[in-house]
Amino acid sequence: MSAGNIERSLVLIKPDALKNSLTGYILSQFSEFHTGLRFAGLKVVSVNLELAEEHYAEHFGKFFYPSLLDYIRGYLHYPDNPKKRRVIAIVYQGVNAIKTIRDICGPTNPHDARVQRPGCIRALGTVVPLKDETGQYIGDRVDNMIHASANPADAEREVKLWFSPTDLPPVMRGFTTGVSGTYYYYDPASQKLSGELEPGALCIAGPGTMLWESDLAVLEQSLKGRAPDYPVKAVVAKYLINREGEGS
Ligand code: 3AN
Repeated sequence: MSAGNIERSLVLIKPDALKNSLTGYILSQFSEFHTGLRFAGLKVVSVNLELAEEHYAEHFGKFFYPSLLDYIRGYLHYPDNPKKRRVIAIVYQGVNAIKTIRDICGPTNPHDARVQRPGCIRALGTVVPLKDETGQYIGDRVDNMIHASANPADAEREVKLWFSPTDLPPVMRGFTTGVSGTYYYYDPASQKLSGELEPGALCIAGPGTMLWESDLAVLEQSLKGRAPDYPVKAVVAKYLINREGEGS
């Protein structure tokens, strides 16, 4: 067993799985006893818009994109109960973690999952027809219970999107970190990053805060007015998690 095969994968237990009380079942499917994988991080997340948009950025512009945001944010399964709108985000680590987890999840579409891999987690999902404003059928929404990273590049982007370095034990972080030398504030209303505290802004990092090195570069580039390597939203989204109502 070579250290080169050690991978991380982001798993999201989505609102439909929570609503159907399938969390325990899913966790046991991925247990170390069955898969050899270990928890590297885990948290309960009220999904903010920034996080949803960045997580599904590759699907921006597709007919199902708006419904994906509503789905992951819990609006579709808990329209009348905001307190229940959450997902469970997990980082698993281990040899061939990405393929191991994807095999247990099964195909993206639950109809395909039931035919091709009866018994997989997504075989328990549903497919819901979507209509436009005129009532015309425009395609299907796929409620498939669970997200799992598709490849190592996606896994790195997704782990960094949902988790800060200090959410993971030092030996399981896997990606390079850096230390902030200054304060960074973000105002979700104006979507503005600033070095100064302004009304409505939340502190993202201060001197001495450990960040992903790539995130730190994005913050530095943005504050200096340079084009960032990736959107500031993808850095700040995790620092906005569960902070609704905070701020002056
Ligand atoms: P997977 O989750 O298997 O990696 P992705 O990343 O292609 O699949 O898609 C992310 C999510 O977008 C899926 N879990 C599903 O909810 C939704 N989705 C993907 N493709 C379609 C499609 N053709 N029609 C409706 N929803 C889709």
